[in-house]
Amino acid sequence: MNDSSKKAARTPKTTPITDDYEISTTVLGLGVSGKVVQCYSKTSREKYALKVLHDSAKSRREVDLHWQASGCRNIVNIIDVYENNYSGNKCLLVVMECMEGGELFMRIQDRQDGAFTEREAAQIMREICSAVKYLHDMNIAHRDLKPENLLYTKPDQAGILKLTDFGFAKETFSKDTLQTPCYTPYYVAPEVLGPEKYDKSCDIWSLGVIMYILLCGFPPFYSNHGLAISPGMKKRIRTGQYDFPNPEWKNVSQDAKDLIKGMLCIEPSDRLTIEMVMRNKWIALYTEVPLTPLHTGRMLREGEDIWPEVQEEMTRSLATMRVDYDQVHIKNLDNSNNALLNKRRRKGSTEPSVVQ
Ligand code: I85
Repeated sequence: MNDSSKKAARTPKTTPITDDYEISTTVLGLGVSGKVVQCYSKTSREKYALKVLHDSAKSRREVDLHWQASGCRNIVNIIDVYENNYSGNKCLLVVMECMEGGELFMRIQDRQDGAFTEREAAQIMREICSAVKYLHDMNIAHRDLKPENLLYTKPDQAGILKLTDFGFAKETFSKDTLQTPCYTPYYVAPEVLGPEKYDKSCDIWSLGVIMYILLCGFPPFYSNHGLAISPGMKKRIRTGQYDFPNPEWKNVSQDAKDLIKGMLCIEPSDRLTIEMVMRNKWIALYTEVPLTPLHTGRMLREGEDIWPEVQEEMTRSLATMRVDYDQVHIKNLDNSNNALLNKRRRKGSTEPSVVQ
C-alpha cells in the first residue's frame, strides 16, 4: 500500500453502512468502548465483525490506532470504517475480519488431541509478541493485553492468533521526535521525555502474565478469597511475589521461567523490552523448545468456574497499572541517555557512562 492510499483509507466512509453490509443481531462480545456484532457483506455474503462506537475523541483515537496497526499478521484487520448517524447519535462503525476461532484459552481448554506442550506455548507467545513488537515499533502501547483480546481466525489448526481491542491503546512518545525535535534537548522538560517507557512496559508485564497462564493454566497472582479487590493480591503484585509451584511447573524449562521473571519484574525500567523478549531463545528458537506436556488444559478445565473472575481480576489490575503508570511522569535522570549528562557523568566519576 502506498502512502496516498493509506491516507485515503483512513477517512471513515459517510455512506450508510447498510448499503454494503447486513447487520445481524448476533452479539459477539462487549468491549470497553462498544459492542461487537456479526455482519455480512451484501456483495460477497462473507461474515464480518462490527464494532459500534459512539463518536468521540476517544473512539476516534481507538479507530485511528487500530487502523494504523491493521497491517500486522497478528492484529485483527479493519476492513471498513463508517461514520453514520444512528437514531440521532453519531457513531463510528468498525468492520473487522471475523475471528471465528474464539478466545485463546478456550481453545486450549477444549483441546482433545493430546496434551498442550511447552513448544506450542512458545509458538503462541511468539505470535502475541509479533503483534506487540509491531505496535511498539510504531510507538503504540496496547495497554489492554489480556486473554479475552486474543482471538483465533479459525477454529482449526490453521487458525492465526490475533490481538484486538484498541480501546486503551496510546501513542507513546517517539524517539524520532528527539531526532527531529520541536525543542532544544537541553531545555526540554523531563515530563516531555517521560512516559514512553512505562506504557510499553505495561504490555510486557501482561505478556508475562499470559505466558505464565499458558504454561500452567492459572495466573501468577490471584486473590485468596475471590474478593473483588484483595489487598493481599495487590501487595503480591506490587512486591512481585509469585512462584512456580509443583507439580505444574516441575517439568517446565528454566529458560521459560527465566523469561517470565524478566517480564514480571516489578521495576518497569528493569523489565525486558519487546526486542529483548523476541531475541530470547525460548521465543526466537521456539521450534527447539522441549515438547514437554503441560498441565494447562486440565488446570483450565478445573478452574473453568472461576475463569470469569480471573479475567475480571486481570481487567482490574490492567486498569490500576494504567493509572499508576500515567502518574509516573518524571523520567529518572539516572537512567537517561543525554549527551550533556553523559559528559558530566564521565567527568564526575570514574565509571564509564551507560549507553542504553
Ligand atoms: N469474533 N474482548 C472480549 C470478535 N471477530 N471481539 C471483544 N473488544 C473488541 C469482545 C469481548 C474482545 O474490540 C472483541 C472486540 C472485537 C472482537 C471480535 C472481532 C472479530 C470476533 C471486545 C468472535 C467470534 C467468536 C467465535 C465464533 C464467532 C465469532 O468473537 C463466529 F460465530 F463468528 F464464528
